[in-house]
Amino acid sequence: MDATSLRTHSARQLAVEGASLVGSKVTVCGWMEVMRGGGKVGFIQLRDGTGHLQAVARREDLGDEVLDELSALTRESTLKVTGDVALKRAPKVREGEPAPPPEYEVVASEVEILTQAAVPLPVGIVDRVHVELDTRLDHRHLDLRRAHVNAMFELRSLVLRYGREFLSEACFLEIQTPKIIAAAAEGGTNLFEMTYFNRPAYLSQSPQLYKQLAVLGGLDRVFEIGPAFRAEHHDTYRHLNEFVSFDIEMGWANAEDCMIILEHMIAHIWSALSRDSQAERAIQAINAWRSEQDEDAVPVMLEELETPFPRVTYDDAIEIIQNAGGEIEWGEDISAEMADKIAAHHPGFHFITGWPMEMKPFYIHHDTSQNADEGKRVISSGFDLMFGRDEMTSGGQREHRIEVLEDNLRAMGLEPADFGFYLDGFRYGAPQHAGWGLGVARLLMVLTGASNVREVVLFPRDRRRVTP
Ligand code: AMO
Repeated sequence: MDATSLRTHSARQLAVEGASLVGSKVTVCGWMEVMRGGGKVGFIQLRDGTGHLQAVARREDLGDEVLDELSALTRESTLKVTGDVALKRAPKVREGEPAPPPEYEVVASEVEILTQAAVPLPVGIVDRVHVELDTRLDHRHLDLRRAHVNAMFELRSLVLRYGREFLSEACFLEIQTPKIIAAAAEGGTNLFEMTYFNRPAYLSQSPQLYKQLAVLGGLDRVFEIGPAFRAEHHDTYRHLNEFVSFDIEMGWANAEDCMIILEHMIAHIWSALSRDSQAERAIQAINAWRSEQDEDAVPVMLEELETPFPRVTYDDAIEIIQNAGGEIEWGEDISAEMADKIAAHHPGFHFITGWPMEMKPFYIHHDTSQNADEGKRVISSGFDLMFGRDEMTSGGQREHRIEVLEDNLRAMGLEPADFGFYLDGFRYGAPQHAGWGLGVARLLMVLTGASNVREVVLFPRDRRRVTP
């Protein structure tokens, strides 16, 4: 599978299938991390994006010219190496220690230098030098070559694969909604405006209105993984101006129904990752780097998650915070510091349910069953999924009663006429429905232990950054 017109095998294949390849001729390509020796024989450490391997360059096989050229070659230059696969000499192990698994190398009969890397490297690949995040992001293409950074994106891809797998098995259809839109789904203050031919339009803040229309239109269950744009002025470790939102919407359902889907999807992702050898290697690379940075760093673990996740009502959350000495009144938002106090009781994933209606968007359903007891307090069917101090997801049952929806819009200072295309979806028989939106990068922060959302986003967009 890994063969191309340039190579017959990848480093990954050599690691896995090496035993059956001993004695056969292969061609591999890669970046040269370093060459040790170089007198009679040089040991080239090659990396190709699937893994590492060693190529042995003997002066007697390759000649003086090639060996000298290789000795002078800059790190990260690219090579094409052809030669026979051989069992690598096993490193010495101390008595009582288990022998490491066998490794294989390529004894070169031909080496071609494909490209020469410039010096100096703005970001060291194998050096242990600390580089600031901003410099790393300026040179993300190099940063990505580092094992633990590469590992983050392997995990990101696997998280999406297992998320998709879970939802597809639960009969959700994958959809794509427009990213050029005319009406704000998540409030009018954080929209990126653009000119769409001769009229104003915006970049989509979330697929909210369209995923609902898909369900109102008769698609029973839908999901989308796509970009969302928010012109927010936040400059924090967890906010970006472009992020990938993982959304679902389901018909004939309430908030609890879609919370069950969410917790089971996350538990499925964790459990599938814990059985996936690529994920295991990625986690090892991340842990190796974490412990190098800080020997007391807690290793990232892939454990089976227990479901259901705890459900904490907003009322209880306020009580927990107040009891822990936090100053908060009913009706106020829960800040990160306050969320810490709740997380002290619920250290893993936990839901906060039953938020005041005024804190939730217009499309969220009023939980009329609770309002009777609460007097003037208007409770919504909206929930958030939290981990520690960070919100992973928000969602809820949607308001499907068109008159209530129109009232909500007006109450929130919005003009129903601007939402005509959306409101029309409710005129001709609207099912109860519910859904959520999950910040992919925030979930990856939990999984990888990253302390900044930018670590797990390939080319982040924030207030200061639109390149690379
Ligand atoms: P909300 O606005 O809470 O809800 O967004 C859903 C999730 O998206 C992530 N998120 C962000 N991630 C990085 N940078 C940002 N600026 C950012 N803003 C949000 C968070 C958040 O929990 N339409 C609703 C969802 C729904 O009800 O279905 C919505 O967009 O992880």
